[in-house]
Amino acid sequence: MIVRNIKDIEGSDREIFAKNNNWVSKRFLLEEDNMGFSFHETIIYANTETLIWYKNHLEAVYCIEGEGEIETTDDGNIYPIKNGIMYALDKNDRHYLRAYENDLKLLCVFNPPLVGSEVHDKDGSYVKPSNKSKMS
Ligand code: 9YT
Repeated sequence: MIVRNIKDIEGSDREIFAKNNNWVSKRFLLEEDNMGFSFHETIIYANTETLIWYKNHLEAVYCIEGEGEIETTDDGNIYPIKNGIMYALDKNDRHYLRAYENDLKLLCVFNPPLVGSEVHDKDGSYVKPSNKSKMS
């Protein structure tokens, strides 16, 4: 059984801040926990726009606080995000994530799991996982 308190994640090496200061990710479950996915609480800071393109991962996101939107860059579609909305990047969809005037609080699951310290590279992706945790 794994039980973790967010207070113990905060200030540890499982709390990761974006290089551009747009978000903070508190990583409850990582590859080393052997669950086959990673599970994070992410705060997207108010009035920010982040370009994201997870070429090497699938991500599902559930919003529990705040309001914002996703814009998929292929077609310019806009998807409003607020409490109760889940979105899944099932096509490795490249998108902008925008938070409006309040922080967005999101619960995020990644397959394959993140290793721990990943921050977005210049095109908004995380590095390719090792063979051990390849997407099935
Ligand atoms: C929704 C999203 O992908 N935000 C960026 C951070 C990511 N969720 C993470 O690493 O926790």
